[in-house]
Amino acid sequence: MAITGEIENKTVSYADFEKYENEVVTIKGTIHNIRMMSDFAFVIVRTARETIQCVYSEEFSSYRMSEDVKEECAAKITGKIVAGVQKDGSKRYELQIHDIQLLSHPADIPPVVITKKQVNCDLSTNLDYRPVTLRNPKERAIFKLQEGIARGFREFLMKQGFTEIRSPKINFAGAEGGTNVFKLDYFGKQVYLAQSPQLYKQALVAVYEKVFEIAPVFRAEHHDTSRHLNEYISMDFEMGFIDSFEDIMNMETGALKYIMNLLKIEYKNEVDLLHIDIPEITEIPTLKFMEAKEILMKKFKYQPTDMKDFDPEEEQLLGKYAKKQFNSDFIFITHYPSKKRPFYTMDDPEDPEYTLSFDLLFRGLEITSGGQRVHDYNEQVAKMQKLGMNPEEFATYLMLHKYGAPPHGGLGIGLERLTMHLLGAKNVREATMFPRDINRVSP
Ligand code: AMO
Repeated sequence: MAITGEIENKTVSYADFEKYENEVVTIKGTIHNIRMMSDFAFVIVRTARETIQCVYSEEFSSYRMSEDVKEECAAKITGKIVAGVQKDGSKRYELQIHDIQLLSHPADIPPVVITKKQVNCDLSTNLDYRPVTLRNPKERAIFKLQEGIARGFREFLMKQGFTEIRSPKINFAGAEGGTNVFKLDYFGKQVYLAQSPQLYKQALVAVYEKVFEIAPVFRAEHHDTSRHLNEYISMDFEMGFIDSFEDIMNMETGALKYIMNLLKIEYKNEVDLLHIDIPEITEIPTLKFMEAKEILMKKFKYQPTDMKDFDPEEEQLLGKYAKKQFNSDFIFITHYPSKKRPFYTMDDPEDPEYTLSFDLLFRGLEITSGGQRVHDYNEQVAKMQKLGMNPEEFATYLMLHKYGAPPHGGLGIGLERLTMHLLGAKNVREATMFPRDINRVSP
């Protein structure tokens, strides 16, 4: 074979079946399921993104299926495409098998049944056998959909002139502070796994003006909850020359609209298979933090225990409020208390007890944090000192401020959390391909 880089399409996919009706073609895929009937058999073949129904019968050809043809064999199947009519009148194509050439033979049968509509085992078993359970069409559709979310985020931001960056994950400081940072021995020195690309994305605003990153981040969460992972994918962006932190919320709203539209069009297979209810976004309502607390107390008679943040139940109630009051699946909560936001957050000049920051709730779950950042050197140093931090330890970070930075801000979206609530899943692990949590580091 001449290695020219010209890619030739060697197989036919289901999308081509209409074009090749009544012709003999060859498909490549994995034998997903064999269902023996009295005088014929259905052989369901799993290809990259679809399953194709093939029919074996001694009537069609002289080919005789051997006992070696088993589920999970990789195979090349040749046959004639024929059309049948479904109940709704639409055509459904199948392949009448003329020949099966086996390309591999599994050594054992799958440990979990993956041929049913759903993988019917508990989540922990499902995760234990991930390399196998992900073969189930519904399971794999989740992560195809997740690809669509990340792709939409990337495509939208590139169209807006953002530059994609890749920041280091082994760092001298954790970035977000707090206790949930993984420590690492780095040739005898203590370093940390990145909790977020925060400090780097800010540095790069002074270089590229608008930047984004989609990458893993690490949080040493010691608790086992349905919404926390120890490694997750953070979709971050940071933009310079903003007029206000609302520019960031507006950019996120644009990105979400683009993502949802992309899912509807290019991920229709997965959206239908998973029965996803794609949110309609026209505009996203906003509430100030203290307004939200008042609504919780007055409308929902909820007595908050923490006046500086929301607990999961409060987020759920605010999700309900957004739906009822504004018919919106999303709601921005702005102006979080200064005491609860990280050192890089800009305080509201009108009321420095609060910040120019926001969270975005999606169907009652926080999926984003963001805000405007301090860009003035003296202001940032003073804020660090007020919080008991030593600015000298952040000399690299402070180069941004010391040598001049535009007004800027940004956000981070938890990809698995967004996927989780699109799916209507109860546990973030269902939306994580290979989750890392306090009890799990494999497979
Ligand atoms: P924050 O720490 O709030 O902000 O994280 C941003 C978003 O990331 C998701 N997230 C998580 N997802 C799964 N497991 C976790 N343990 C976890 N922790 C957070 C959530 C959350 O809203 N640097 C700031 C962002 C910024 O201001 O630009 C940050 O990381 O969806």
